[in-house]
Amino acid sequence: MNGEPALSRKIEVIDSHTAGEPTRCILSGGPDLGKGSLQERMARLKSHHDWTRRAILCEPRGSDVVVGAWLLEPDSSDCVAAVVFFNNVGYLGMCGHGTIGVAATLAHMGRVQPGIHVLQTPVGKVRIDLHSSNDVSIENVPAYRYAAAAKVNVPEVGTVTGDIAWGGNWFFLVEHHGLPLELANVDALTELTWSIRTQLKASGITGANGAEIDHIELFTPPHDPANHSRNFVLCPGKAYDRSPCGTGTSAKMACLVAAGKLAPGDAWRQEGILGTVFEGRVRLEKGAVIPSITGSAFVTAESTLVFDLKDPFRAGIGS
Ligand code: PYC
Repeated sequence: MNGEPALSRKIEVIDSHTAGEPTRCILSGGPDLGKGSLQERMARLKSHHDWTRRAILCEPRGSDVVVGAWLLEPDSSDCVAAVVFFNNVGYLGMCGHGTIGVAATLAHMGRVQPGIHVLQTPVGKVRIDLHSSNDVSIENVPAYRYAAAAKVNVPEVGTVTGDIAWGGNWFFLVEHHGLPLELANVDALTELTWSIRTQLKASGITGANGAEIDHIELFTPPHDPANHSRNFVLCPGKAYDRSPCGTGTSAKMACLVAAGKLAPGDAWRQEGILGTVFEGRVRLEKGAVIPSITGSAFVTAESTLVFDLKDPFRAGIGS
């Protein structure tokens, strides 16, 4: 396995959760990714050191739910850090809850004070507005609706209609699905969203430039009337997002703007499956929808991951 035999190091991490969804920030101890742009270093991480993703996030050290946030040196001096997000099956372009978690982690470490900071991600720079050590607004990369009311045939369900949108990741957003968005219903919600994702792929329905749609988002009216909507988001590795999903809320707002249902500056309070809320807003810049998301994150652990060469599962369980 790529690089695995050298795995006898210790890796320092800080764990947090944002609205219930965990983030593990990798601070030090990882492999040397060499020099070059963030894209080049991320490519090296993928091609030569992918075992670290599994070792850090998958069982027995992690779980399918955790999103990793590898803190790296930024390419430009206006950024406080660069970050590569990854999960149990691969790499994410952007991650909204993860960015809020990174901001709270940097605050916990004393690396940032309340105020505005810029973070570099593989899909562009995102702005962080740290209100306190836990409360954060992020301004995401531009979001857009790529296709309205796309149809996919799902066996044993029928035709499912949804919008395709980019919010830093690709989403299929479904309003009409007939399932209550309840925690008790997670197995059925996972089964439905996984079937939708599988059929999108099988039917060749993609985002721009053939990109795979790897996040599926279902909506219902909110439980709390103070909010505008409730969602359930299935992530690429089949875990559901415990938070209302920052990139999913961005994609949702881009669809609302495209449909003339959300005006710049208006609040969109997105409730997730746990009842936690992200408050979103958009502004327009040269016609592009720039979403911002406000939420809270809490640090839960400062840890050293240990890799024992005698441990048969030192590089994680999974692929
Ligand atoms: O908050 O953008 C997000 C996200 C993506 C996957 C899990 N959370």
